Amino acid sequence: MTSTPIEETLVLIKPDGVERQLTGEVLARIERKGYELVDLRMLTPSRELLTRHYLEHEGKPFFEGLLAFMSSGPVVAARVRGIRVIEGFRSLTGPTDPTTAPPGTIRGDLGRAWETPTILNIVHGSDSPESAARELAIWFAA
Ligand code: RTP
Ligand code: MG
Repeated sequence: MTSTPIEETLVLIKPDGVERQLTGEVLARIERKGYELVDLRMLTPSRELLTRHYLEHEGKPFFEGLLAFMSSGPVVAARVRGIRVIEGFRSLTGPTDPTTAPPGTIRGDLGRAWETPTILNIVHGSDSPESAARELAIWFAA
């Protein structure tokens, strides 16, 4: 018998999403899907926080641009709970590049083409249970 995996994931509404006033739209999609908002905060993240969050990307060509983008303004961080929410939210989000993300996804419906080398794609969602635990501890430190 398989158990029902109730998970928690970290969702970020990135500076482009907050600036474009898409916070309510993204949170509404999360709630409409039946996921629960457990905690919410808004902050402009420091480079130090972002370096910890994006550890896996350190040294990649887009890393510096990513940090500059992510620290450019307020971000909304959400602790979201639900059955298989980690994979489920990634599927609501769509692939990284909004210009090719399919309609029906957050990035496909709301993302638009950008002119900077850094991909602007509105949201982040943890990609595994290990990432979710690690990232939630970073963004929602007690
Ligand atoms: P995220 O971590 O933000 O949920 O996005 P993701 O898994 O779809 O993408 P990931 O490969 O983890 O990359 C993290 C973020 O870095 C920016 N990026 N820019 N210019 C580029 O080639 C490039 N590649 C990645 C995006 O903002 C991406 O979401
Ligand atoms: Mg990622």
